[in-house]
Amino acid sequence: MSNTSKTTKDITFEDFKTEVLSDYKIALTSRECSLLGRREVLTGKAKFGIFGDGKEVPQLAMAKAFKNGDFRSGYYRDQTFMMAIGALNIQQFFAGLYGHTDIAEEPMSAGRQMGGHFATHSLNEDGSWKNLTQQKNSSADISPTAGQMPRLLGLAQASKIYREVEGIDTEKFSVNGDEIAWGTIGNASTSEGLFFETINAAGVLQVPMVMNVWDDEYGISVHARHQTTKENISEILKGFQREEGTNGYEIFRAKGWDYPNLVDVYQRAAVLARKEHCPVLIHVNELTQPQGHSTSGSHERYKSKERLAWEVEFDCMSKMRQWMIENNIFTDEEAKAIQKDIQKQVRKGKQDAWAAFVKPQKEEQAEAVAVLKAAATNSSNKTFIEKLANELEVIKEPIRKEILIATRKALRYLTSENSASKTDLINWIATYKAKIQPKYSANLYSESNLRADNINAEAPKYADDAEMVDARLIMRDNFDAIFTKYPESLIFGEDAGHIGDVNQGLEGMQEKYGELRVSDTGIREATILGQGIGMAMRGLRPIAEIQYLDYILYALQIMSDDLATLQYRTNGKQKAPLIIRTRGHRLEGIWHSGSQMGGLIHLLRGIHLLVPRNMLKAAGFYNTLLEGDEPAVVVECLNGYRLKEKMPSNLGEFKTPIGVVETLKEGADITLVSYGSTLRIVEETAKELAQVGIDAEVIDIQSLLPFDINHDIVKSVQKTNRLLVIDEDVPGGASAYILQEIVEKQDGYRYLDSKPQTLAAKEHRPAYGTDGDYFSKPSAEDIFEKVYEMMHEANPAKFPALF
Ligand SMILES: Cc1ncc(C[n+]2csc(CCOP(=O)(O)OP(=O)(O)O)c2C)c(N)n1
Ligand SMILES: [Mg+2]
Repeated sequence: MSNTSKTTKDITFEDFKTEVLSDYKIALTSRECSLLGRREVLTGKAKFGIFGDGKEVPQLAMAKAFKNGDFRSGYYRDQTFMMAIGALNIQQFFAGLYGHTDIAEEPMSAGRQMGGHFATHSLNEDGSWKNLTQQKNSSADISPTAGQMPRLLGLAQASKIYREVEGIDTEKFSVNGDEIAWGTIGNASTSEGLFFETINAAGVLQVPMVMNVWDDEYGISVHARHQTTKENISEILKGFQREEGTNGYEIFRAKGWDYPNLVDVYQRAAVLARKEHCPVLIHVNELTQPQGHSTSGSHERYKSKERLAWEVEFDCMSKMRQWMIENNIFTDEEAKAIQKDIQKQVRKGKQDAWAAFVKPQKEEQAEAVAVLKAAATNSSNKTFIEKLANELEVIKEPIRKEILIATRKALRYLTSENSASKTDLINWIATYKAKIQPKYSANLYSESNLRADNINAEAPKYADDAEMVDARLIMRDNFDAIFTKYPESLIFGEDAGHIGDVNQGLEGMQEKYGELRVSDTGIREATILGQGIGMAMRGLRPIAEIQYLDYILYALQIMSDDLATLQYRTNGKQKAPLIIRTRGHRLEGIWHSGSQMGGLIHLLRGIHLLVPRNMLKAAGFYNTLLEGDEPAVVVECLNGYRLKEKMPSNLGEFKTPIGVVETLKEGADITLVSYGSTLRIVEETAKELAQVGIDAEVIDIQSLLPFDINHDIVKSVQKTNRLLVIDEDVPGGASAYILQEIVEKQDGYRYLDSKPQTLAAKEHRPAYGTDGDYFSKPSAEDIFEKVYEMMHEANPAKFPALF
């Protein structure tokens, strides 16, 4: 099923009729799926449904203008479009509704996302890129309204980069930058800041983005009068219209039920975007929701009788049907026959999807019942175990939870028995869990051979006369090497271009590599991130710069909801190996001393979080990440650019390993663990501690996510038997995570002779005044006294009390 368009010129009426009929059938299939889908939820087979009914016709028009290589970034109403480009069939639609965990059956997310969240596959089995120019692409949807917008900007910008930057291998990603990024959004979601931020940025960047607003006047129950000034998004965006000598948009408005006009508008819009790289806004209004917003709730509660009657009359499917009859494309009778046939196909697809969903679970149930019955045979608790087996056996359509509840509970009746069948049961549960758990947990991080922890370290090399330089020069010269080595790499951010970033780590790079590769952006962190996500999804290697870590919060929602979940929510079928460069940790004031690492650790699982202590280590992380295929945040030390470091000779080549700690000072008495700017203070303090006879071991964590994959810290604790985590985040922030990793995951508790402790910052952010840092973040004296106190407690004779 696909409606790839012929050109409209010179076609016969028969050709025209065939094309329209084919379109109509796709739309009707989609409608029947919506109707039956709702019933599946109401009868309990599926949990929740949100469908594309009422939005079918404009999506046909969009699909006809959508070409191979193009990308969609949209939302949950687009099932008709996905069907029209051949990326979704009836059975797959229902597999999505049921949450089938097999990617072959449910290609959108393998059951990880609710139905209505669409995606195509950009990657081969081994995680390598497919040729995206030979397929129609959809970036994977997310649920937060307007969350698709920032990424859309990057998907569009990639075409500009591919067209205008020389030397990039475009083979799998672009043909002359002719690809359009198509966005879809509901009218109410245009109220989100992300929508306006993206619209403005695309107007500035002049990228081939066609933004479609599906306007049905409502956002769930809330009418447009509460959503949009003048209740009309294209009206208020008029100022974006491009004029002679200005940049800007082409803006179209079209009625959502007017098939021939929509087809025409979309063809015109596509030419503008594709050829001229001009962003386009298409405001499609007069759309409806035949079944209300979703399966939870009914729109009769909040729409007037008049509105409901209007929605029946202007339902785009009946309007299209009417137009087809008026234009002799089919008769009323033929239309009815088509509908009957499609209803049959949809019912069949639904049944097949359900059968495929239930089948493996039925097989697993049979296996489980057999091992349970065998385990019951010789048990003194036979009746109880048999009861579990029988209760499991009678479930007609079991889910996996029920299978595991029965088998795991049975073990409780066997604790004091030993038998071969008990061992079989234990083994069966273990094997079953090992087989099933990945269906729910795999691919949070890359599982390809390019995953970050698979890239080997490479030591920096130094010439005999290597100079000690301002550390920012290591950063700058390493970026220079990177831009030469990777033509597909580019960096952008506030002040990153012309002046070469606020700390001069990109000095001269724009002159050398051009404004497209080293760029200034507007002040708009969320869409800086989105630019990066979209471009990374199309094979480029963007480095998105967030000027200060403190301001990453503006981008955090997109990082957390979109970037961090991408590999997971597509079960490894899409990736965005975006590098996020930022600078932070202790400097001065509430918004230039941020180290909200606990927050990031918790919200960014799925992205690596790297906290180098100096510029050499940071540059080494960039070199490592560019060899891999995963997203990461690198937090450079804001107070480290002017410190002196030795300039290495193998720029662009030396690599800091990811997930590996580094022992900076060996010691026998206590293990001090820290990272980033605070580490320098820890190192200094270790010298002072030595003067009073305390031999501290100092370890640099370097990488918070992933954390110490070789479990080296526990080896240190085994030796020192004491542990102090020093961190400049709030108490219970990153330090709590670090402690859990060491004490619980690495079994550090076994080797401790003193209570494991954390020394964190105060609960407030640091004050600006000269002493703000001292009274807000852990100081050398705080560290000294804390360590001393721990040693005093262990050996008061040797270390008499300080106070
Ligand atoms: C950030 C966020 N807030 C709230 C929701 C809940 N929600 C889901 S859809 C929706 C209404 C969207 O309306 P509109 O954009 O007009 O799209 P429509 O469903 O009408 O096509 C809301 C509030 C959400 N998904 N994300
Ligand atoms: Mg709406």
